Amino acid sequence: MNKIYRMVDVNINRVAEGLRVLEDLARFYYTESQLTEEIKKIRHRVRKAANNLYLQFLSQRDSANDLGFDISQKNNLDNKTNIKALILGNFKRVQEGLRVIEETLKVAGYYELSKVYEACRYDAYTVERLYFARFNKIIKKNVLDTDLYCLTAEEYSKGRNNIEVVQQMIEAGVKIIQYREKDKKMLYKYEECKKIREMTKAAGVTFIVNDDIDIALLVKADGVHIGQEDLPIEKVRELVGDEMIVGLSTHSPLQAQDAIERGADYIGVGPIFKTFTKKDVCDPVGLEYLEYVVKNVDTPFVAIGGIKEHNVADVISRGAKCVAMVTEIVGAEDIKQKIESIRKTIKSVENKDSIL
Ligand code: 3NM
Repeated sequence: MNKIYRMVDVNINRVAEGLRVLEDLARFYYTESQLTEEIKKIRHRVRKAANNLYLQFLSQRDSANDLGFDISQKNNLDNKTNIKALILGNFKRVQEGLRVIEETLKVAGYYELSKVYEACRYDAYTVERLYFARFNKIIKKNVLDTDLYCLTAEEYSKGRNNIEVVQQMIEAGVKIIQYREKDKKMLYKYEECKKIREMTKAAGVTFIVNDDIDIALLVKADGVHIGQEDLPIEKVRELVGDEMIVGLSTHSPLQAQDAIERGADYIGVGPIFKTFTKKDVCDPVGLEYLEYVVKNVDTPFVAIGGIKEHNVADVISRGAKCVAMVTEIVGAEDIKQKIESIRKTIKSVENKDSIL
């Protein structure tokens, strides 16, 4: 029975520690009080339920001779490179640990107590769902928390292909890239998106596909971007599910309100200035529409259309936090240097504004 007690002791610690990681993420990283509270409740139940047996379990602890420690030191199976993996890993740790406690307590003759841990396991499943729903909302809310949104346009890329261009965007530190190619064959677009997905994933860059929902789904892009005359956004959502980001181009206050009511995760606001890159777009809506959005819209937005290094200051000083540029970047002699220079301009306007 001692070895069984040792297993219970190990797993109570494993579960409570995993819960503590999740609780602290909810508390300090996401500042989510409901999640923090739900997890704290489970953690307390896990610790307290077996309180009167604690010393019995503890007496079997032998951490110094745990062969699992050497195994863990020798491999990197437990490595986590992003917050999502951290959350997922800890939920699995908690649920698996609870199952071990539950089963071993039965063998040890504590059937009633095992049922308490079974209930904790079910609570952990429920909280996991809640956690990821919140996590998803937070990720989406932050989708445009960056200064520059880049798009592909091979015909303006000075003979460079999209892969080379995207590589340079990534190397320059761009955090969101949209694949936009209106006139290419589906197979070609699919192959390029597959490659770009690999590159963006490895670099932690958000990848959005323009128009082609099927390609976005197949390559597991982070999102799709659609226009006013594409499929209705509700139908797009039906296809892509809640997790994927859906962005929608808008050109007026009415379209902005409509996009938000119908579930857009972010909106494009433009064209701010005259552009020749988007063939069927309306005349520039100017900075006026941008000012409307800055004042009235809480959903993330990106300003787009005719924005260049020489006029980006006007856009930023009107309150845009994220700007999209196509030809200015893909058509630059030196893409990386161009991005660096634009970012400097953006930063200098933001700094000036924050001083005022
Ligand atoms: N969408 P450039 S304007 C893709 O207003 C796109 O919704 C627009 O290209 C909109 O930076 C546009 O070369 C083209 O002007 C932007």
